[in-house]
Amino acid sequence: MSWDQVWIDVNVATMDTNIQEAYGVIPQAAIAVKDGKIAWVGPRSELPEFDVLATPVYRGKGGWITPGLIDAHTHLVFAGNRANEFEQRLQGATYAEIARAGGGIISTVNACRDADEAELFELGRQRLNALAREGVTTVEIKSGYGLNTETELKLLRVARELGEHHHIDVSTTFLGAHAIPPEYKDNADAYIDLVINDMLPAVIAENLADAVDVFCENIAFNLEQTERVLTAAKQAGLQIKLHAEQLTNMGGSALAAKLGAKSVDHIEFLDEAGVKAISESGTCATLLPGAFYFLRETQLPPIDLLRQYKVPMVIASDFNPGSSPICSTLLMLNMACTLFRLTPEEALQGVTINAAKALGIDNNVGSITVGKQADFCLWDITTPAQLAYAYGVNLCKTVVKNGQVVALPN
Ligand code: DI6
Ligand code: FE
Repeated sequence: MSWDQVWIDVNVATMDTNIQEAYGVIPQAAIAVKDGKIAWVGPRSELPEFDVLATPVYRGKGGWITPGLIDAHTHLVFAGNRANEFEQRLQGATYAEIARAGGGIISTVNACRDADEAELFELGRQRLNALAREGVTTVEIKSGYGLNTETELKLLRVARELGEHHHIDVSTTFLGAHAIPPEYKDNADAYIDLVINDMLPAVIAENLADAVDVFCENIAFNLEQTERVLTAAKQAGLQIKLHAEQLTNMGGSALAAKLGAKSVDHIEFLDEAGVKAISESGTCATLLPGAFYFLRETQLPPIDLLRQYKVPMVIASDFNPGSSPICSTLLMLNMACTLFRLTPEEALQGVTINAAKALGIDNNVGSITVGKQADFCLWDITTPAQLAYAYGVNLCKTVVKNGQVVALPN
């Protein structure tokens, strides 16, 4: 066989659901890469003969290979920080109170309107580097801190540029309907008109977004406004997803399901009817333990119902300056288990194959499967559960992206 690269002396958690073992494990395995794709994976003893003199062979020293991690929900392009609001919350103010008083998302909007593209790019680059060091190879980035056409486009352009300049692949989401901007304070419907008639066409004209999202909540947009935005996005051929049932049960998830959303995100307040609705539409449930933790939420997402209805569970960082200022996908694995009682296997599915489903890219990434992009990580661990169990010492030794060994940023 003629390959570009072969990996041996490894165990592989393929996360391929066609392999019956937990984690899709192939012990004592080998992987061959050709033209940036997985060309062969299986037991080392069955590895076909290849030209050992002409092919680079990497030895994993008995470590584990997993797919590159995917963080399917972040807001990582933003300026400023909200440490002051953190202090206010420690004094007893709630997240919703701060938002109603003109802080919250709006304070980050002000910082982003003032920031130029170069500054936002550099902040985003540093954050992608932090994720890259822990084995992340694909990240979704939302806009939503502009709330006017100019700044929403600026944030999406920065997100696209980050994807072009970094080895991490970036999937972009237009979240113009994230909050009601001060200019439209008592006229959310008119702001939704702007989102649909002005922002969305401009976003589409520059091909800046892969998906469209809305914050459906009593401090943001109601069901009717949400439906208008998602319907317009769908008609334009974009994927749709929704921030739903984070603080209250508004029925956003059922609406998103009806419209064919890829995912509904947060969903602490989702009820059984909502779970049933998303299971029937094949919509993923994106759980965000960082926001649950940082807001000291007590209402748990309906994990048992999601299991019962076989809804694919996604785990993401929701990295943002207000509700989850935690730039770590790996820490989310631990939190998904400790806070939401997911199994380590479910948590890892949530940042690999299920995250890929939520982004609509599971035909290409998310598992170590022949024909998919060769995006994978070598970990210095003895069992895959270690990825969720421990945190703090980086056990990610090597990252391969598109079949190339990546020099990890310092
Ligand atoms: N829900 C969230 O948790 C983030 N956005 C959203 O719709 C928070 C955004 C922020 O507080 O800056
Ligand atoms: Fe979010």
